[in-house]
Amino acid sequence: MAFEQAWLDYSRKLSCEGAGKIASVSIAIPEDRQDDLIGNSVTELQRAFLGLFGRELSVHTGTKACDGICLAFREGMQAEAYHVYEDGGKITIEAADSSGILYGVFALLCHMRTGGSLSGLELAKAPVMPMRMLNHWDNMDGSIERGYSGESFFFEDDEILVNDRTVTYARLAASVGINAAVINNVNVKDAATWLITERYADKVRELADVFGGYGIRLYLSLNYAAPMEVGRLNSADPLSEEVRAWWKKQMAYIFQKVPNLGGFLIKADSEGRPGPFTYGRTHADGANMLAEAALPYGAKIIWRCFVYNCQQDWRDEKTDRARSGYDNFIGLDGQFLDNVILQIKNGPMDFQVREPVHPLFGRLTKTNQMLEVQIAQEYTGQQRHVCYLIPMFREILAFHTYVAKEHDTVEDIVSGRTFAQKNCGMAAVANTGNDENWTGHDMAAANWYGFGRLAFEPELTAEEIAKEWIRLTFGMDEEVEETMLHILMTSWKAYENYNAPLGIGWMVNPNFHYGPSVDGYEYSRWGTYHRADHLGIGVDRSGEGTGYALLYREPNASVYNDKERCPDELILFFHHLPYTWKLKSGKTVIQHIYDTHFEGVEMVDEMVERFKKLQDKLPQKAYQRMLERFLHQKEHAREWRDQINSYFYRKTGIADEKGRKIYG
Ligand code: GCV
Repeated sequence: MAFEQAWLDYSRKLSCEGAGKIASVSIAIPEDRQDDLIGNSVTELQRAFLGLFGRELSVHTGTKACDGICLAFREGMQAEAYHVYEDGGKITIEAADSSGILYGVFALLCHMRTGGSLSGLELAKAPVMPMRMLNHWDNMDGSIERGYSGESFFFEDDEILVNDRTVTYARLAASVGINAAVINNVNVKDAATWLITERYADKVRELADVFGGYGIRLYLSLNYAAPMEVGRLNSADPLSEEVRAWWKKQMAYIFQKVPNLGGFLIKADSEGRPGPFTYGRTHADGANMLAEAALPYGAKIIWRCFVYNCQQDWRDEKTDRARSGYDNFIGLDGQFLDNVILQIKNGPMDFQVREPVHPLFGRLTKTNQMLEVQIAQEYTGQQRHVCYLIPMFREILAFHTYVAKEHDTVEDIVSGRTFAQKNCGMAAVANTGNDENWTGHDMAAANWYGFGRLAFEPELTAEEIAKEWIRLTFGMDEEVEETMLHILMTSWKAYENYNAPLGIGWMVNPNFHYGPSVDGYEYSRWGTYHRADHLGIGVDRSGEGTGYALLYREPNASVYNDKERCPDELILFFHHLPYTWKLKSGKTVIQHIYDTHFEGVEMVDEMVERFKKLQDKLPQKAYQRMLERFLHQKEHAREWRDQINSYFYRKTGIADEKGRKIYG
């Protein structure tokens, strides 16, 4: 198995009904519209047929020779949509543009490789999210912030890399419908500040062109203070004429060098990064300044809402980090230019295993919005524990905000349905690195695969996506599929079970965000507290506490505000409760903590036992690599269980009803 090809490994031979007759590709597309995407579509078909069937496909231009696979444009279809069908043994892939053709090619190959036949074939899809983006947190020295699968393949020693791996990356991303990627960390420092200058422009162009050939727009993260660091101005005030002129000049330069650059992602006034607050200006002032400068080039400014006070005093019970994104941005609704998109993390804190949906969704009504999720698993096991996140993302997308009578879910908002917006979509903090298998844990690739598939077709279930990924990656073996599916589909729940309980989050080692440390964040400056004492635990975010629960629209606000109605899985996020509080499940808080922590470990044990049975069915290298991680997860889940259970047993003195071993 060629691990660097991940789910696009075509070396496993395939038998597919109807494929035997296909011997050619015809490009029935006017020559002046044949671009790199069309060329890459043809190459992908050739590569696949050679690998899967050992057959060289011949290539023809024009309609006459169309007896195998025919690529054709059809006006009137939605941008990036495809229609693939069989007629008389001939397969037609049609689309309004070349991205649609490429997606049609990948859809056809996926269909064939997951057990579909070609006779009577009919596949038609249009992407639901306009923007389907990966955010890489890669630094130019080659390190990756919160990267758990090796070093960067975009950067090394302050240089940009463009090589075979770049092409494979683009193929993998395009095959699941990704159409935008930010290559550098949102914490823009050092050399990365200079990515928009002559130092890197030629190489940025080279990379943008490779991406462009796969329908992916290259984006860069910007340093808000670039006018000072690069331009040597003495301010980055968004209302200063000098600063505005500098950005205009710099944008003119970079877009003349890299015309197909998609735009920029900005983290401002957050965790020590510069921003408009320094000058008493708002985030709308900052974003609009950049948007105005980028507008002539059709570029977008993606502005993050992850803004909070990271110098909090833990004694301060009034300030609530969960409120900060909302409080900083709600007053600016309607003030942003149309080429600005606010990028909002899925929850109000920071990618914990369970959080409520960010309250800006459903409250912002006049602003372009994008949902930011994280597949890097920073707080969900760092690609050492299996944690398939697509079920979580589906729940977030399905959340009713009640912003409108219909089309009120997060999916509706970020797909543009609710407010008829085009500049919107979904972004994921990426989980890739230069490890041979891209994602460290082989099974973490399901999150990369799944994110793209979900953003393209959110109606797919998490199971459907997982099955597709398993079949493409490991072939069509029933036992492999059943086992892998079981592991993936139970993994989020298992992780949640042995992690921090009932939505409270953060009981993690503060330096690495890995491993249990119940009080690790309790007396810190990060606004991340559980407030446990010997009587109770949880943060009072009701109307009588920080008021966070009331930021939602009704009926969500009333439900979250009321301890009796708040869902169990989030109850400690919203309420401070005695350990003896009876949950809706009928269990007390303390018994729930004990039970879930024992159950979480049992779930992992079962995963590992089932996985071991696949020893003879998986490529040995992959099996060993996964086994090593599973064995670690098994031990580490116990560490989580025992530390959390002991902590609460010691605090409360309440014994486990079932008398299991808890260390006193
Ligand atoms: C890129 C968390 C992470 C940081 C990350 C930040 C962000 O705080 O720990 O590493 O910085 O989120 O999303 O900007």
